[in-house]
Amino acid sequence: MRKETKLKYQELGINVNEAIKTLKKVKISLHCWQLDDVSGFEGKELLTGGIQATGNYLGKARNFEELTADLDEALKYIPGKKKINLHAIYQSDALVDRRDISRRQFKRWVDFAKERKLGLDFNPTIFSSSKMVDGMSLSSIDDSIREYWIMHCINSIKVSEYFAQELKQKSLCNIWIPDGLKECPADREGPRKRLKASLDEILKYKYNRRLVDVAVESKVFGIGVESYTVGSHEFYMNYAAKNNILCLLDTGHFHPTESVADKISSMLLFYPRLAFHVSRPVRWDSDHVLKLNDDLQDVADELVKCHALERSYIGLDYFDASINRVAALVIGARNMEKALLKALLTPWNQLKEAQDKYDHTRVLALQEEIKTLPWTDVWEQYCREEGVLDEKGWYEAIKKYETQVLSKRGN
Ligand code: RNT
Ligand code: ZN
Repeated sequence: MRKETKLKYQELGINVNEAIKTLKKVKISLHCWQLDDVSGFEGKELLTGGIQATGNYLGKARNFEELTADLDEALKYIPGKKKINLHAIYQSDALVDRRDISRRQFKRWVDFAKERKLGLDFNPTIFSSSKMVDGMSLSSIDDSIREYWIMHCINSIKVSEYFAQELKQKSLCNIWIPDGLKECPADREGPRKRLKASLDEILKYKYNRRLVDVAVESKVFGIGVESYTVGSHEFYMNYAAKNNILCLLDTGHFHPTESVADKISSMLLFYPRLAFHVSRPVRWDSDHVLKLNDDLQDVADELVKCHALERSYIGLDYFDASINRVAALVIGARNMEKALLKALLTPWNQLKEAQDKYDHTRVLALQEEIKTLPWTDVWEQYCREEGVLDEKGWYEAIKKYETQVLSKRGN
């Protein structure tokens, strides 16, 4: 790293080595589903639930072996601590009906994670299923449908407990359902009452809270369910607060002019921990690959200035099938890391002080000054220390992997 870089930051009271040290400890949960367009290993159901992966770039992973090979490739180019985020449709062993999953179905994932010193997070898969009627699951009018998904969720929490026990670190079990309606509902309250009752049933299972955090993820709308989402933000934020679980914020699940970053400081006052799916919304889609844009930076800034890194689960959530999928995972993850590094290289104390002294001119001037500081020099140092290639390097390496591995898959 150049001497001037260190000095420039020092002048603002920032120690670049401390920033790197802090960043090295932050865990990012990499979503396995970017590598196969949310297909999973069950091999029968199409992707439904108002989400869509568009494109048919070559080399989609088709099974456990291919997916883990792609993950290994991606892991080489992502600095920092990592977890892998799994969905119930990625059973690695002894495939069973989704409702009946247990630790037995995820043994090879645990071995994979152990060997690489990774953590594992988990999600029940409540979409792409013939067990949903009229797009409804935990809020269905049909008792047997609700019971099916309640069992699936309880078993998913047990899988998370298994992950945490084996890997000696907490596991997040996040529940997202697509339930909603295309047109303006006749009854908004009924489905929400049923969803509430279903969640109450799930939480009757007394999971080990030292091992697992359970979260519920809201959404504003999905494709085909544009008018009403049962699990709205207000619904889940209230439910989570009252029931001592977490309310996961997916950064792609809000109205376009709403700032997700702005919610963080409020929620931190009422929740022990926060959980995120970091994503990028573009018009109707909530799942584009992360760019290093202002929205992402705002989220990273809040997490750092509110000292919330240790209290947050940071997971990624996007799926692009139109570009090299391994590169997509790497680009998004590196952007998350870059945003966090930039946030760690910001003189929050000085900024706060200026605000508290009513010196808003200083705040604005400093905020703008920060934008041109040489953070990329620190980023390169961080990558070197982590043994990870720079921008040009990883791109060329993944192109090679594309020629040697992905293009041979014949899909
Ligand atoms: C969908 C939600 C959900 C999924 C994944 C696959 O809008 O964001 O989290 O993307 O669970
Ligand atoms: Zn999500």
